[in-house]
Amino acid sequence: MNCAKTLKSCGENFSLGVQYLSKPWMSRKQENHKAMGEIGENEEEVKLVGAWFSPYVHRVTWVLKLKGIQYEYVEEKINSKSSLLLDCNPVHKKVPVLLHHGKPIAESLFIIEYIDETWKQNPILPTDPYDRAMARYWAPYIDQMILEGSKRALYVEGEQLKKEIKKVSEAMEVLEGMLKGKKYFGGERLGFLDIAFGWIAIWLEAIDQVAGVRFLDSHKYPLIHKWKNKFREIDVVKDSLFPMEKLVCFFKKYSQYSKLKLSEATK
Ligand SMILES: N[C@@H](CCC(=O)N[C@@H](CS)C(=O)NCC(=O)O)C(=O)O
Repeated sequence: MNCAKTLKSCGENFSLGVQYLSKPWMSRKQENHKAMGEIGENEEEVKLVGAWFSPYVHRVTWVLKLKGIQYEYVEEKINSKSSLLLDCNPVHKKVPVLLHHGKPIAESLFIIEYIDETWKQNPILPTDPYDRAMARYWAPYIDQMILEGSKRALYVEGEQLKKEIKKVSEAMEVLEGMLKGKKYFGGERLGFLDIAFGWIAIWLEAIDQVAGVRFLDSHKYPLIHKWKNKFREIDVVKDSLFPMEKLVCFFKKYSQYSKLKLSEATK
């Protein structure tokens, strides 16, 4: 996602990242973990480089918070990337990047796996090898089909828009099927896929508003609708939630900028 120009015009929102993503969060249960030495002292050496509007960044913060890991949050200016980001993620130059003891890890889903393997409390990935393999299979598929597809719906038109809507809807049906007989994608408790798909409960609503589509149709996808409401009520999610109108503003600018770029490219 090239957010550079979009961010320039939504510039006042830069500060939001620090406000929403860096709030210290530790439940009583996690304070107990710390007292018992289950959460080590090394959490002070965890740094997250992110951007307030990024669903990829938020999924990492949810995991850090669920596990009660203390971290320093650094808001990145995507329109003028810092040398920290460029040094840490020289290939993709994207957020999030997690630094643990100064060692950088990029790509949100890999970061979550790293966190889960490093801090064992409140496990996120399924323990069963088959379920684990399936979780790893579905998470990037949904990123590609729904996250990237719905974002394209913000600026493509005509036949291409119809194609994107069809693709996203097909993937939404897959998700609806995955929730049959389950409370969460992770089963009885929140898991890796809930975290990976969590953006759907928040970002997709803003995309629907701006693109004038109904990807989140509660009649077509009643199970996703129920899950979405439950997901938004989770403490760590509520804790880092920003006002929806900020995201709508961001997507409006993103849509205008991307439409302009597309029309220039096809001239
Ligand atoms: N696959 C990556 C995607 C990360 C990503 O696309 N980040 C966007 C922000 S939402 C970014 O940093 N864009 C900067 C750019 O495209 O230059 C992940 O899961 O971490």
